[in-house]
Amino acid sequence: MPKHITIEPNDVFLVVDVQNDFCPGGLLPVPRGDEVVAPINLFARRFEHVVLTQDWHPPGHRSFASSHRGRRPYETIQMPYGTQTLWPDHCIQETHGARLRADLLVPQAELILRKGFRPHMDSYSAFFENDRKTPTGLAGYLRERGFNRVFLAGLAFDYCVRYSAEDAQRQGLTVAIIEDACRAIGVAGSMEAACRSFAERGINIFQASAIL
Ligand code: VGL
Ligand code: ZN
Repeated sequence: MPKHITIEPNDVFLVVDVQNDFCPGGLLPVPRGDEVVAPINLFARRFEHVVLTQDWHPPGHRSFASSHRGRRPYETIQMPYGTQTLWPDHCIQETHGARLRADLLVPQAELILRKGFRPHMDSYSAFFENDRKTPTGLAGYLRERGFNRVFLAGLAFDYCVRYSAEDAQRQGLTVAIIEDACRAIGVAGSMEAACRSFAERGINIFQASAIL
């Protein structure tokens, strides 16, 4: 992709997990996570098509440290599907923390995709759960709707935005991450790992100002 790009009618804006629990005061706060709301609101106005994602866990979800005796948040464990970081309880279905931020104003959003609802498996990506095999249905939705380019923003840059972007690219979609409309959690080199992966895969990172 060139340095500057123009939004086209067939582009979709994927807004990842802009929820109370990922903002300061929430249960899994992303530092300055609340700062993504204003740029996302502005940027979204330029899209005909917007999809929102919502992390949506049942109580006692296996990604919660509290579900594993003697384990603490941010440790990793082996799950049947691979290594899993353990999190504080967060985004529990129907709680205030799981709600999308009340100041997220994207009235035209046409789909809210919930993920992480299977009790025994986490789902960072909006496309596949953490076993990397179980689809959420989003790829089919985007394909059927004829969207071929995805712009991503939201929380967290180094987890759900990262894995969603990588899977979008694997699905054959053209991907652009709007960096200044994301914030990162930053545990155990996650930020460096995300940046390295984007560079290796040729996933394009833009500032909102570079999108004309
Ligand atoms: C996320 C950790 C756990 C995210 C969700 O939205 O990035 N991170 N659940
Ligand atoms: Zn989660």
